[in-house]
Amino acid sequence: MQLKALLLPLLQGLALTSAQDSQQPLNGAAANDSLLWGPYRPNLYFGVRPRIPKSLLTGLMWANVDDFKNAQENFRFTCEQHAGMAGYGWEEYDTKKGGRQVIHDAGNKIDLTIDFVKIPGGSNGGSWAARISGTLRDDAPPNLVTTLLFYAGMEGIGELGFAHEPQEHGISGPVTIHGSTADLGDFDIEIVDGPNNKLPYKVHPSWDEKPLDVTLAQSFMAPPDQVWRGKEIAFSGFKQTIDKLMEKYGQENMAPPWQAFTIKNNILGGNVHMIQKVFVGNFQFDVLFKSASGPAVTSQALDGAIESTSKSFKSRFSDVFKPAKPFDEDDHRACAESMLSNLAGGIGYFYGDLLVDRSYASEYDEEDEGFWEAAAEARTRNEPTTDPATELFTSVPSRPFFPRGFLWDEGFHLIPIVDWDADLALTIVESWFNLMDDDGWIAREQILGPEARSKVPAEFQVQYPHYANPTTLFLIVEALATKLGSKDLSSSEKANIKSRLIKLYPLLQKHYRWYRRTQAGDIKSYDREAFSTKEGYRWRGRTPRHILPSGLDDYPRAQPPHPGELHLDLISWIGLMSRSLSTISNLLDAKDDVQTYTKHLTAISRNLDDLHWSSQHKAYCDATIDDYEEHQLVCHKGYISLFPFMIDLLPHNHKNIPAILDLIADPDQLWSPYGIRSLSKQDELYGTDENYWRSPIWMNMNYLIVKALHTLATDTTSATAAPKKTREQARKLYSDLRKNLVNNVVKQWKDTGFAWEQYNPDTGLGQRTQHFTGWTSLVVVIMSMEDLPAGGKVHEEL
Ligand code: 6A9
Repeated sequence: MQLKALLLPLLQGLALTSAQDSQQPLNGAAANDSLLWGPYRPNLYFGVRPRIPKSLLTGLMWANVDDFKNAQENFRFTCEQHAGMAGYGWEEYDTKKGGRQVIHDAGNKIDLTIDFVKIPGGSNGGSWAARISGTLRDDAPPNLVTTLLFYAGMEGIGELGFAHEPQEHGISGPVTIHGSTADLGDFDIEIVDGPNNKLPYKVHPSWDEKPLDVTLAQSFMAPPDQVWRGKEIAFSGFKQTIDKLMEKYGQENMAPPWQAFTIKNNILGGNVHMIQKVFVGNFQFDVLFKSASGPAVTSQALDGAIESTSKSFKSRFSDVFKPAKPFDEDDHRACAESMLSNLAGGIGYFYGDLLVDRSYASEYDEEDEGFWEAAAEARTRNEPTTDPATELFTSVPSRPFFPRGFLWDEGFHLIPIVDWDADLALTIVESWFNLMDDDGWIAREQILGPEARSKVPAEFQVQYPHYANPTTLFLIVEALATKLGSKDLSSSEKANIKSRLIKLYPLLQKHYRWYRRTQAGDIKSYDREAFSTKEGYRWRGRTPRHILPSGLDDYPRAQPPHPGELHLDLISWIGLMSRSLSTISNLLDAKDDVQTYTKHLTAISRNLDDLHWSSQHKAYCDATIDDYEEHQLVCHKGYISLFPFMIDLLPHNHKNIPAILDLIADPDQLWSPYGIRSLSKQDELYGTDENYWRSPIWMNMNYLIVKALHTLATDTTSATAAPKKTREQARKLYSDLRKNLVNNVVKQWKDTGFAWEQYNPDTGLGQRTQHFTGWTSLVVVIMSMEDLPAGGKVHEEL
């Protein structure tokens, strides 16, 4: 085996230098204590950092080192799909306290449990601790050797280094890294062994130079914008060791892999500091982050902290998301807890620059019919520039595959979060709205800085300032506004939310104006008297086969593309914005604004019927202009047809609602035993081409459908309540759909250990991205929704 050949791919692209790049000063102070620290590098199996740009980064790496090939191939750092993990993720996670992640690492024959707890106090955002325990899996030999590295790096200005004298043979006893920055003050990171660890013993003469019954420690100097590359840095250390061993012992008498895959003892200088442990069998060690101004943290205290964090998570979970009948079994609860925890434990902090094409090239106006033919699938791409670095605090759709912020995904992520921790949800909403540029645009996909870009092929990196994405964050703003009138929150919590909504309001308005201006439809072409208002919209950024900005990438639309198209989902999203702005303006007593937004909403409701209802197809549809310049409806029944209903824009006694319910209920169209399909089975494009949004079941849309059915079924008192027959149909659909969705997601989770991006409408199997813990987590909310058994009289008797 050629070791150097094995190591090469990892070493490419990383030149460790001692050059100090220019560094920017840290901005802002350590915010809110309980949210300063977290596993905010969700792309890693475990990486803690503060919500501060260019500050401290930490991360964990490990591998089974019984053979060279495995150590090389299964060396864990970033989350990856299909890499021999038998499931991993947070089983419990409370955003303000911490939680427990369990990693079933089949490839390395070890299960890791990581308990992370925050310990608030002091003036620098508090302390935290992590206990990392390894338990051999069933197929592991009793003397399995596992190597683990914990690293801490400083991306910006600050001190960081080992608090020890240089020691040739590693450090025995606890190891301490000391650091200090303007925001964090002084701190120590201490690594403390558990009581029962077994260490390797001498089997090879190289032991005399490097015994492994100690802790190895090495400092590295990395370019500040490369400090995130923990694995490459570790491998650059291993390479030095391996080169030396090769030279001395040759291939034939080579040292065992656990001796070879080691960093060297050299703890002077540098901005990246690694600590390595080599264990035989089960093991345990603690990482204690002690803020000098904060409370003391010891391993003994950690025992209690772990227990109380777990207890408080369980009890709070019962309060907020107790699964309701018929989902009250242990499996349901375990699945629900894991879904919420993965969503919350997947929240990350990102900082960096964004690639944007700000050429405003005229063809981007998409007003020329020939544009799409010429452009085919590719846009005319001009040189992108980078917008200045920004920060973003957000959850992510999938830690292994899309570990970054996506605008419309985030509104869905925050639906469970807003019930768990309204303050956190608002902090995330603010973080997103702070990204808005001067025009009112927010980029759909936030690929901030080199670490985020390392996961994205070049052709997907650039953002365009005329592309939108559904405004699901308004769902959260609406939910927060509603909470102000509820009994769930204390008066100080309400005051806090209200004052922050007041601050947010101008940004919401600006974003709304941007939408209405840049995504306006060419409604002039519709020469009907009824269309007196301009409420008709068209997504920019379409290609013949995709409208990525809509979020429903390959859902069938008008063919060929036409500048006169009007998109039903888009006018519905704008309706959502008008409605939530009217709610908030009302709350803030901005009377003129209330009038404006109500007027818009009324016009939108009217145009939904006038521009988008097809009496022939008995469905709401996209519209376009035909060859004779006539208004024509484009009906591909599926999620798009349901938008006015999903967003609850139709009065419940609206004449078109029964047809919508029939479409949902029809097994030859949208209904499946596992949830509502994206496209009707009868559509000619059902299941064709990429088949991404052309049949599979998506949880975000299904959540909106379940919720709309519930709202319809339970509205018995409003002036526009539906007739009894409609309510009964909605009730039955609600109850059956809720069961179908939950049963299938729980089954797939039990079978595979993962949540999935989408589910197959024929088999129910999870498919596409594995460990998609984003909007699939909405199943937690669905489980906790009201049980409305069929034939029940609960609401009839009111
Ligand atoms: C491509 C591939 C290593 C597609 O969940 C995020 C989005 C949704 O917003 C959207 O509605 N997903 C849905 O249709 C995933 C998009 C991933 C794009 C990145 C690069 C990475 O290759």
